[in-house]
Amino acid sequence: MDFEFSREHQALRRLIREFAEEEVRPATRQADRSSQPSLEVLQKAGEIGLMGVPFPREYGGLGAGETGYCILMEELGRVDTSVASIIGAHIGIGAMAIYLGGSPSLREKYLPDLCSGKKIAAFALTEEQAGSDAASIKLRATKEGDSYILDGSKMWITNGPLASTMSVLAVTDPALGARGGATAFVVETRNGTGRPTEGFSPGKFEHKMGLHGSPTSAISFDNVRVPAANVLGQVGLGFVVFMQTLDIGRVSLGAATLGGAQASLQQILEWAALREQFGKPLAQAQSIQFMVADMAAEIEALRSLVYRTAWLVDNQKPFIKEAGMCKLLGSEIASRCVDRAVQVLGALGYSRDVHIERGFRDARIAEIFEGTNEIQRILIAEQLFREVGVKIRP
Ligand code: COS
Repeated sequence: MDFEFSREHQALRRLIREFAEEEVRPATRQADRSSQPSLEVLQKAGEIGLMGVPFPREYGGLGAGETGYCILMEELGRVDTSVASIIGAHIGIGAMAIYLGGSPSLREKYLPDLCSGKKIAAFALTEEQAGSDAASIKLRATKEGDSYILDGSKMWITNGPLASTMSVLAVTDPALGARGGATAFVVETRNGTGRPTEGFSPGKFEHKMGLHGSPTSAISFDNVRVPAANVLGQVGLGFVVFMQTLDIGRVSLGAATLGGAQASLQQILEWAALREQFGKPLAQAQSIQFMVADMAAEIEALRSLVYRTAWLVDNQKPFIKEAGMCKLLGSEIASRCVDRAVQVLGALGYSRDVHIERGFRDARIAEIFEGTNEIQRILIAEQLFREVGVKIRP
């Protein structure tokens, strides 16, 4: 057993931390206030290779695997959850579906521009009636010659307003439903000049509680023609490609929440050392000591879980149960930690001038997106019972 990161992963962490401190942090407040991400930050991330961290070098990635990708998400989550969300949707689910389901030629065609950040990816699954119940999607793909025609809409798409390459799940055989009748496609949604391709429109922009720097929108397809060669995986088996992609995404989401939780703890430690009440620093109050000790213990447990799960992924071992745990535990720990940070900072923690308030608004969504925590509990329980030979769902 070896708990050390490799020299390459340590160097990668240094590179990302420097990028997060020098490029991401200064742009954070403006992005939050204006609900506009900094495109310069994303461009710079692409220039230094951060938009393709896990993917093999042959596709333009850094070849740093899931472990490297979790380091990226942890470091970004520590500084700006919105940037973590944009890059997470781009790498961890948008491009990942192409990597997992794409033929060698689709990978070669799409991944290099995604890894360099020239293009941004999104992952289009959710619809009005298909949230937790992902199999209820209705977006239709009809075969016509060598193409499919996409008709319908998706909603709550992270990077919807930014992306030009989308992994989209659509129904190709309504009689079979999503299980056997859904197909995944890679769809070019903007042309070279950035204009939406014919029939595609990035729909209503969502005004969210948090993650203001990460744009989310509905998207709609009105007779959008997609080459049949753009099918990810096999026709009719797209649901599996999407579920496998979400499994991987949940590990790195756990890493982003780890970064967020760590930032909350750091904020409390720094503040409690400085702030005096009743003639002594808050750090000398046992209530604060108990709080930071509990937080640090939870964060350390989460860190072990996240990086062990990344190791399972990188070593091609089963990881579905652990991925659900990363997402479930991480989102709840991060929410608890930032809630405590607001409490310790008091009125200052409630002020929009201090970034913990943004962290508080940003944290909540991690308990909801990429599969609600209720769904994660079901998936974990399902795996646990499967291990003792019991099937709990039909
Ligand atoms: N890996 C591989 N295959 C999987 C899989 C996974 N993680 N999860 C499901 N499948 C397969 C199943 O094996 C099944 O195949 P067969 O019919 O050949 O047996 C098929 O996919 C259907 O799976 P299942 O029966 O589990 O589908 P359900 O509709 O009952 O529910 C859940 C699936 C609840 C797991 C799914 O809807 C889900 O993950 N919901 C959350 C969606 C989500 O995360 N949304 C976030 C928005 S995108 S950021």
